[in-house]
Amino acid sequence: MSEQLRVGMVGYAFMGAAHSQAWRTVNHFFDLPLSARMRVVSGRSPEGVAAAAVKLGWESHTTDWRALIERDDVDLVDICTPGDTHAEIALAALAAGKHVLCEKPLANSVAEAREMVAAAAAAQAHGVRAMCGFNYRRVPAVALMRQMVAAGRIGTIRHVRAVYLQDWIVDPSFPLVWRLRKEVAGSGALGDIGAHIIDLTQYVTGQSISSVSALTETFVRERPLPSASSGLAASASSAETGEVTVDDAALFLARLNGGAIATYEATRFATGRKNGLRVEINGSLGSLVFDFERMNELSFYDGGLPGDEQGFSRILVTEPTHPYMSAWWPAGHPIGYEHTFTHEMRDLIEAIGTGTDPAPSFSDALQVQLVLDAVAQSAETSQWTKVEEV
Ligand code: SOE
Repeated sequence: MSEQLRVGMVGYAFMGAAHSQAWRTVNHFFDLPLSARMRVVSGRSPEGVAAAAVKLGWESHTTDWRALIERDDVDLVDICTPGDTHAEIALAALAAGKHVLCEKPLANSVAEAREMVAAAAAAQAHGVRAMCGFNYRRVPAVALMRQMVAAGRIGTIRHVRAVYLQDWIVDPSFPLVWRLRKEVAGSGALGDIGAHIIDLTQYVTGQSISSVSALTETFVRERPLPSASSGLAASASSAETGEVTVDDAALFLARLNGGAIATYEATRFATGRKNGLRVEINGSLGSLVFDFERMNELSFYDGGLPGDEQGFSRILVTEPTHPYMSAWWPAGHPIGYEHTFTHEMRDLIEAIGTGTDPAPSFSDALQVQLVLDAVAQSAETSQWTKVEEV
């Protein structure tokens, strides 16, 4: 048995459950220098966290995240809470010398993200590692897309077209859950799902977004107050309503620093689209398309083929030679959403165990935060807005 990486996780809702399955699974499929041990989970409700510990497989539980950080038997703090608490928890964990994994978006503001980057840099001098959890980078087809772009298979990138479409708040009677409150979530569709396609396209192309022209919209401005549950499937409890203080949809044009031009659309009002993440990249020699609804595939147009052989081909990303896939099933067997988190933990454990920096770093996540900020600013001023490079 290899040396242990003892994990304390803060928060146990949707992301907490996703991370838990990954911590439970990762060492059973990947050969890694450290073995994850699920020491403790924390949450605000004593009954809720006790039940979550049993269901998700944690050895102990607490209602005090500060106590979790202080424990001698915790090496890494995994932050799965809403955005308004990321900075405070991450700063405390880094100050205590703990490695940190923080869910996306890194923070609710650029100022917070900058503080987190500075704290991560200071902690790194003592061998402490910090990573942000943009899980869609770890879809094997997305990792393959990046490899093919880097290998020049589609030539010089001209266009990037990215959408992330959901519809879970189309119904105006859907309650005012935390994701619809700016003081908790930071922003709406923009930071929640727009952040994913910003990170994903920057990762795949190797180019960062340098300027944006954006618009945002909030279609339903008042909603019933929610019941105690704050999940995506929460049901309204009262006739009392509250104000929606985030965007329902965010659209923007962008220039990338390698010369590509791009369009982005993030919305929770794409009726019928449940989790529609799609990215198309057109280059001088070919094109690549990823669609999360077909996450085990990558579409490739090779402009170098003779004219009568041209057309989009479908690469089934289920071969042991594809990124991450050799750890799973024999050739041809697909994987799912949860595996993206297992791959995230794989990469993080590998980095910690070998003393290297994991990616996306807090700096990479700050770059995403700077884009989110520029988009919000551009939507407000109706002006093209430059994005600072970290
Ligand atoms: C809700 O919009 C959500 O769960 C996001 O918060 C996740 O990051 C995304 O993967 C799915 O949708």
